[in-house]
Amino acid sequence: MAGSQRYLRYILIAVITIVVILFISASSGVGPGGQYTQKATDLLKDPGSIYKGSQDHTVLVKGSDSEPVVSEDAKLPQHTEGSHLPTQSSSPNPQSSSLGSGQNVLPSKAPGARMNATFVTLARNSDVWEISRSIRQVEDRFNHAYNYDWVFLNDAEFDDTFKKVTTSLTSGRARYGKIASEHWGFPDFIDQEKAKKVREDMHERKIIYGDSVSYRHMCRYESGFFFRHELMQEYEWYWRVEPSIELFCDIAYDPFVFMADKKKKYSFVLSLYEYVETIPTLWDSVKGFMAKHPEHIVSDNSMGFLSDDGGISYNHCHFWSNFEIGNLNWLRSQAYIDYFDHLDRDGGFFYERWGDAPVHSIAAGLMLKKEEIHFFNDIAYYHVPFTHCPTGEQTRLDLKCHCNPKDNFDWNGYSCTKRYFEVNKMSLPEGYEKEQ
Ligand SMILES: Nc1nc2c(ncn2[C@@H]2O[C@H](COP(=O)(O)OP(=O)(O)OP(=O)(O)O)[C@@H](O)[C@H]2O)c(=O)[nH]1
Ligand SMILES: [Mg+2]
Repeated sequence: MAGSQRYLRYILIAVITIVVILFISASSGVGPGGQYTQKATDLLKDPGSIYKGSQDHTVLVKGSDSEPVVSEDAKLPQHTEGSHLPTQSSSPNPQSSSLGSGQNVLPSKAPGARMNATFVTLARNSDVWEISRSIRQVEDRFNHAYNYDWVFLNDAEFDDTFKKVTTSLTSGRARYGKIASEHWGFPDFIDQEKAKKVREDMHERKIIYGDSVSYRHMCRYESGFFFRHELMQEYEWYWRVEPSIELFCDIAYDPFVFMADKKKKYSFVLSLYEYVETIPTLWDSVKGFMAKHPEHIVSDNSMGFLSDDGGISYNHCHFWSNFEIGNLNWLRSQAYIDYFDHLDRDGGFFYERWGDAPVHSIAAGLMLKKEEIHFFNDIAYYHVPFTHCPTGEQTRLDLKCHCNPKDNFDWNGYSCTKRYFEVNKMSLPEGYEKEQ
C-alpha cells in the first residue's frame, strides 16, 4: 500500500512538473513589456521587424496573376554586412576611389533605399536558356542583394516556360510585356522593294545579319521604343541585359544610386568601332539632325569621341549597347525623340542596317554633357566576343573577379575606350600597358 502511495506521489509530481513547464513555455509569448511577439504570419507580412535593417528585404516574385507575393527567401534570417559597402559619395570606379582589400563584400540583402529602376531584356521565347544564364549571373553578382524588377519584352507573347523559368530566377518582380505592332515593323514611309534589295545585297556581301528583317526591327526598337513601352513608363532607370552575357566580379554597391548621385545619364563597359558597311549614311543623317535641331546639341559634348575632324566625319566609335545602365527620362526627352524621329525618317534602319549601339552612342555623345557618360571599370562583362575585365589587380581581388585580365579588350587597338579617357582628360589606369 505504502508502495503504491509512493508511486501515486511520483505520478502527481510528474504531472505538476509538466503543467509548470507548459505554463512557462506559453507565457514566453508575452514580452517583457507585456506585448505579444509576432505570429509567423505577421513576420511574413513584416519580415523587416525581426531582420535588422531589412525594410527592403521583402523579396517580390511575380505570380501568374501578377500579384507580388513574399518568397521563401524573405522568411530566412538575413545576414547583413552593410557596413562593408563602399560609401556612395565617392565613385566606386577604382580610378577615383581607394577601395581597400575586403571592403567590397556583397551582402545578402543590401540596406538602404532602392531607385526607381529595372532590368530590361528584349527576348524571344527561344532565348529562354541563354537569358537564364545571364539572369543567374546578374542575380549572383548583384541583384540578389537589391531585388530590382526585371522587365521582359517580346514582339510575340511570352510562353509559359519562358515565364516560369525567368520568374524562378529573378529576385525582384518579373514582368512580361508584348510589344505593340506599331513599334515593331516597317513604318509606312519605308519602300519595301528598296529595303528588300538592300537585304539581298548585304546577304551577297556576307554582312552579319545583313539579310535579317527581325534584326532590323530589333535595332529600331532598341533605338527608339523600348523606353516607351507601357511597362517601362513607371521607371526612371534601366539596366539592359542580353542573353548569354557574363558578369565576372561582384557589384557591391548600387550602380543606379551611383548614376543618380553623380548625375550620370548613360554608361558603358565596352566600346569599339562599328562595322562600316552597316551605317554608310548614318553620320549624314546625324548632321542633318544637328542642322535642324542645334538647340539639342550641348556645348560640353563628346564630339571628340565620335569624330576626329570636329564632326565632318564619324570615326565609328560607339559604346556597346548590349550593356547599358541609363536614364529613361533622357531617352524620353524631346531632344532624344526628335533625334530618333529624324534618323528613322531617313530610313537607314531598313535601307542600311543601323544598329542601336551607334544610334544611342551618337545621341549620348552629342546631347549629353561629357561628365554625364560613365565608364564602369568595376563591372566586368562579357558578350560574345569581347570581355571587359577591370584594370587593376586590387580591384579584381576585392571584387572577387574570375576574368583573365589578358582578355580585357579596353586597351586593344579596336577599342575606343582609350579615346574616351583622352576626351575626358582621365588618366589611364595603372597597369593598362600590360593589357595592351
Ligand atoms: N523578341 C525578340 N527579341 C529579339 C529578336 N531579335 C533579337 N532579339 C533580342 O534583342 C537583343 C539583341 O539581339 P542579339 O541577337 O543578341 O543581337 P547582337 O547582340 O547584335 O548579336 P549576337 O552577337 O548574336 O548577340 C537580344 O536581347 C535578343 O534576345 C526578335 O526577333 N524578337
Ligand atoms: Mg547579343
